[in-house]
Amino acid sequence: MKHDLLLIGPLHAPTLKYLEENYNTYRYDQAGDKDAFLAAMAPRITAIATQGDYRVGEDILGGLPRAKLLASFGAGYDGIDTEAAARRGVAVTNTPDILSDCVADTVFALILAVVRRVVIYDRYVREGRWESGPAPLTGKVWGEKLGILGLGRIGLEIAERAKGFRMDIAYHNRRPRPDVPYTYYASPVELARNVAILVVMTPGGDDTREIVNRGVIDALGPNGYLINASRGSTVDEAYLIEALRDKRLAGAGLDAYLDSPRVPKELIALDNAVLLPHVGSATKHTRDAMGRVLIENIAAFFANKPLPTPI
Ligand code: 8YV
Repeated sequence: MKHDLLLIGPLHAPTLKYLEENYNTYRYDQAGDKDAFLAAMAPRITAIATQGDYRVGEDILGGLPRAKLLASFGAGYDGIDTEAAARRGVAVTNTPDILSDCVADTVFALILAVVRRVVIYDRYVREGRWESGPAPLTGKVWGEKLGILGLGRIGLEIAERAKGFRMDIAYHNRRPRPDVPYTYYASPVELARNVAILVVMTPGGDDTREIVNRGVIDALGPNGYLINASRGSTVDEAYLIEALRDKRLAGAGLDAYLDSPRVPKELIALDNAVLLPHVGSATKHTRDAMGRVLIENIAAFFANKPLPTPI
């Protein structure tokens, strides 16, 4: 007998295929009349599969009173109203850890691309400008001061890679970590003031909204670089654009925006920014592994076993 599973939206294709083959799946995003859909689903749905950026709030959870599992694809879960879930006794799971290495690789791709102007240089060759003279010189990465704002599981992997570049590593968290040798700064501004490259790696949501504000961007200054592979909400995007345009910040490497997948045209016009389409974890290896963790959580739930990765 197949169990019933409600899907909030599409998922990584192989994961979706597996779920469709092994469960009776129902798609919330494809329902025309959401209220009628939830009313029809309410008696049978005990488990929901979603993705961290899909909005799941009181309206959906309230309409599915028998739901006890919300299994989410992705490490971040800022789309989920976790308080509503807790109030209703709905366990939430995510897919942490397995993506840390690929996201850290992406952060280094951004650091190198921005500081060493890889994208600009590529254009320089393609547009035939090299024949008219050598390309302009750039800043450097090795040995520079690297600040990690949000030293969690992904932040630690970024630090591991930074050691290979003999960088001087500092960080800010709400509290210093007792288990790392890196320099701690008590505020994001202090961290920004003391580093050349600042990587934002905090979760999204209200607690970190615009944690990179004017003060932090000004503290990084005209020789500083900002890398954001977390969520667009963590950065004052309008001020970042101004600072990049006026060269009050040397450059930015971004994998997250306020209104993804829409990217402000002012940002697109700037050649001191490298822009990625939210691909931090987007390797086949890692997305497949994330899908497996999602599936393991759903299987454990229906087998009445402990959930592998509750938040
Ligand atoms: C995913 C991410 O792209 O895990 C996260 O928090 O941002 C990325 O790995 C995202 O979850 C959507 O699949």
